Amino acid sequence: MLRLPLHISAQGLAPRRFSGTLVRVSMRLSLFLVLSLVGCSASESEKNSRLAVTGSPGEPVTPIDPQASEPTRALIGNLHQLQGEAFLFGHQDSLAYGVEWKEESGRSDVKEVTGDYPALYGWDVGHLERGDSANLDGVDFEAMQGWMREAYRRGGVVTISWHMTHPGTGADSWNTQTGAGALLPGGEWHDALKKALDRFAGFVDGLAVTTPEGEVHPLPVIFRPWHEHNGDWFWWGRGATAEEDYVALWRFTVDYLREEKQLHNLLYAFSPDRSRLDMSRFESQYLYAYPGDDYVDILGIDNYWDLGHEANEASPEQSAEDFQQSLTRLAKLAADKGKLPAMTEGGQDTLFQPDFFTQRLLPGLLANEWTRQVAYVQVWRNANREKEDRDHFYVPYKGHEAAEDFEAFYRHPATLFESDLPDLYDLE
Ligand code: BMA
Repeated sequence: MLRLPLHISAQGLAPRRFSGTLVRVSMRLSLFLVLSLVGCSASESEKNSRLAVTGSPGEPVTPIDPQASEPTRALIGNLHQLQGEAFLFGHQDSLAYGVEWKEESGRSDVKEVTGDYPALYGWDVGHLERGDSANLDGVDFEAMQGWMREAYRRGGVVTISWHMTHPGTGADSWNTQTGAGALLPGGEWHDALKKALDRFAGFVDGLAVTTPEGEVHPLPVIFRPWHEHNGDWFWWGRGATAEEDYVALWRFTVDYLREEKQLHNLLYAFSPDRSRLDMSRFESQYLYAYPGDDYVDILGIDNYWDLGHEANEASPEQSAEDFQQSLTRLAKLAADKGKLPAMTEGGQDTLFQPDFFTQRLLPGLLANEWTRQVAYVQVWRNANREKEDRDHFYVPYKGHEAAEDFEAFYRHPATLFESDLPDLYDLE
């Protein structure tokens, strides 16, 4: 085991669990750089020691909502503080089911392989708009709220996407016959959109938690509506919906939830899909239908494309280069705008590459000072094999051939899982 020259202040190491405050150490950046170079040989204790944070890189980042709640403000501020040091690892539906189990309290495929929960939990509220009791993948909404509260109490972060059926036609997200035009103010189905957003607001109101001081507040949520809109596979996407209609849809969503429904616990993530971003024109393509800096907190990217997507014919070398380029360009754009960059969704379906996590995902994230600005990385869900009768998973389950590599990824200093987190909801 390699010993590293650590520069720890008198305050010592950050504790494994929900620490209360961000512990500060000196030499934060140099520590991270040193640790980045040693790849996966860092031990558990070395991993812990790099959790401490010092200083604030650049300007403080504040939510677009001037009335954002204190914990929401703290979340974005603290994610910003961690930039350049480490990124949060997230997993969709992690607590609801795994490849070989479902509805068993306390389980998560991430935990079964690494011993720890993810730092960030993705959930999808598709079918909430229909008034259903479960989402499009069969996850019960009340149980989902419970898992969100549980994760928050342990110090984790919650993010929500929405594969919404068309509020006017009732067609699923992937039906591109009818776009978003008639959902906008003045449109035939505008009330149906409002009703869907009302249901969402009700769901978010149900996320109230009581603090140890007895205060009740809704837990902060990174909301990622209308994702992958630069692709042509969703009804709100390119083709079915005109660019200006998408911008109007996004802005209406934010304004309505913030002003009309008075939700002040949301951070908004914008997330184009990498497969439709031409590297030679990355910035202009990324900003297709961008709703504006006043409407976005997080500049995300959904990236399956560079990580082993079956339709991508690029060589492994080219894909690796494209992956790091996409993150570099994203992070530069985010820095210009004073926003946080994140890989909001992605991964390699079925993990056919057993060393995917340390040899493909991690090298891209650690490639340079820009890629290291990425605040979090979320991989998609581990579908239950029996229920869905197929293999569709993004983290290894116990016994899978990629499990060992995922453990090494877990131990790497740059990856934050739940028990690695400092208190993200308290701003010093
Ligand atoms: C997709 C797939 C689908 C699922 C949808 C929403 O990428 O995982 O099976 O229904 O996400 O979670």
